[in-house]
Amino acid sequence: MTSRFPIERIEARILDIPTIRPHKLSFGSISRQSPVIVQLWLANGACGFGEAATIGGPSWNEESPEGIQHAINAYLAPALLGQDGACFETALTRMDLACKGNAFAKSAVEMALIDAVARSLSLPAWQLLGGKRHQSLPLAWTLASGDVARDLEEAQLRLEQKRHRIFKMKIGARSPEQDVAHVSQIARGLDGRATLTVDVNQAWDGNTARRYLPQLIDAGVTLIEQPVAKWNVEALKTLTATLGDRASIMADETVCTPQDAMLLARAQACHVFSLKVAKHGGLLRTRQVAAVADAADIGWYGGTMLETSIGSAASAHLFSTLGTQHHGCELFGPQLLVDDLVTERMAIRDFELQLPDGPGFGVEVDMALLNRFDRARTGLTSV
Ligand code: MUC
Ligand code: MG
Repeated sequence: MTSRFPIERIEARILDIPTIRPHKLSFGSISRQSPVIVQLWLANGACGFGEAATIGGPSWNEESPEGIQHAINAYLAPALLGQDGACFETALTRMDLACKGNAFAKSAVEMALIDAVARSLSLPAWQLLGGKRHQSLPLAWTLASGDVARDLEEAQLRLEQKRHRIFKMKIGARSPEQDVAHVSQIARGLDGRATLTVDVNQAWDGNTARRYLPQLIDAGVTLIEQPVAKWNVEALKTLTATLGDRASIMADETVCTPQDAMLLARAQACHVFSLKVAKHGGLLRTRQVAAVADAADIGWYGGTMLETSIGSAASAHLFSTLGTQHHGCELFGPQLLVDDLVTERMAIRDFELQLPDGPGFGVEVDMALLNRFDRARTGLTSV
């Protein structure tokens, strides 16, 4: 069979884009994002874009922007050149043969491939991913300035603008007592006008979580993300069993592969999976993890690694195809950056992200912006 969409060229570059304010997480504070942007050209001239964003270099998980760029240029691109771009699963298999792990790097390449093929067919990417089931999703915002007054100001503004009424607070950097005080102050300030969630990013041990999560729930928190280390499935299981009638436990760092998803499902160790295209190794593999969630009566949440509009739009296409048991999404990455890479962002209306249509991922990249933030120009080094 002759290939309809031979892959001709793949390039990966690192950008450096400052954030609008410091973003504080349990493991550190970031003031810029350094996404790896992939361009993939088919022989027919179509060009697709993909993105892999990490948070704080390799401090959220093992992959760093520099490692991702290297894996793509040295191993993944050579494995795909000349291959049929339309055979997505074969492309994934070839990447797996060339390179173990490196889920973020593979996801950026697969994203660019799906964008390029969808554009060649003048189709929205969601049509190649199962078909659109949601036109919009509730959109969360993360309050992570580290300062109660500033967090409350941000939240008030976003409520007034009808952009967000789900607020996630990043905790785990300070003492649990300070975290409980911080969350309680924000909850009092918002006085029932918003849904409150927390992300501990693995910072607590099982005993700390058992002791302090009930206090956060008393303050008004209804969804608790990754309270313990990624390996600590036993603690997740206990928390899910004991707190389950008052709040939902969400796995993030613990759930990457479909096998992780099976393990959590069998152990009944969470109520919700945070789905992120990068950590699952691409759009198609995110669907596999979502299928396990569906089969196990586990909900899903449209997670982010704080991508620009390229990665956020790709994720939005995938999320638009998933089932009804969801807790909204947090594809707010573009709003946290001083500037974006596209001519027009996805719209936010009535607290919901409007999920885009095509062609491809339905956003048009502005090459001048891409060049402006290119590390080859900015001269910045790793975080
Ligand atoms: C994470 O662990 O969920 C997502 C939103 C945010 O503020 O940080 C990320 C990472
Ligand atoms: Mg998280």
